[in-house]
Amino acid sequence: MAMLDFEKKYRVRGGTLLGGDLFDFWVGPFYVGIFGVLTAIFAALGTALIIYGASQDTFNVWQISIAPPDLSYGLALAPLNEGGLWQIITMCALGAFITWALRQAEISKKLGMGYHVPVAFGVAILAYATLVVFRPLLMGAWGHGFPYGILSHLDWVSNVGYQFLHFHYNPAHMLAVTFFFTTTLALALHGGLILSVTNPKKGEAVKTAEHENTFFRDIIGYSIGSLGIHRLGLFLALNAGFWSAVCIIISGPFWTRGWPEWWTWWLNVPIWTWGG
Ligand code: UQ1
Repeated sequence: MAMLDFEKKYRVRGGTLLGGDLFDFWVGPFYVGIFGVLTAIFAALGTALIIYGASQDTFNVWQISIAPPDLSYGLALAPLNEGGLWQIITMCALGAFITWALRQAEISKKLGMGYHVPVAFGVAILAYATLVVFRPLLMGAWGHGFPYGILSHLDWVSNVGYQFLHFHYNPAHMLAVTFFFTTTLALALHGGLILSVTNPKKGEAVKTAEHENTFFRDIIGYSIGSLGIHRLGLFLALNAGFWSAVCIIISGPFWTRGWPEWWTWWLNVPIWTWGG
């Protein structure tokens, strides 16, 4: 199999980002690496702490919630049972996410590939860090982070939304939602197009990129191309995450009133009063 030749060439030591030969080996299909070990440690510790936190309260999966400290603790460390657990779990989560991104970067480097995957993953990490680190820092209390629980985090989103009366009037939220929907549209078109061309009925020939291009030229007069659609997909998805982070970081630190009120600038544009 071609894959085996490929692996012989690339499954060799060297080209790590950190630690030289330390952990530079595979276990079964998995590359280990120093970042693999670190991810496993952070993830195991974080998970154990969530289970410990639950054991103090409930093991009902819907009701488990690890809450951040009360606002009165500000940016200080809190006792374990009063939000300290949330603070350590947050550090474990960020540690696991960041070392996972570095593991992606290390594998990309060993393979001589681009760093698109770790950069994309980094935008998701940025969105999470915005919620539990950057915004709480700007607001002056870790208590502004969201609780780690299935229902409790939904309540948090709802409550923060209503604090701004109607979150859908947040212009960055509008952009984020639009990018999320456009991402699904692009992926549905792309997935549908590729399957329709490369997965024909039994006995029929697989078609090529020319058919893909022609389909879109015939229907809308334009084809973005087989490389271009992936550039567009990455652009749309990264923007969805980025504007999500923007929409929440501006809510509180930079705008404290209801979001509908933000739009008064539009009503105050002088074109409405010109000539009279
Ligand atoms: C497209 O034009 C294209 O190029 C051939 C693809 O590549 C395989 C696609 O997957 C899609 C969805 C399109 C259509 C997209 C636009 C923006 C015209």
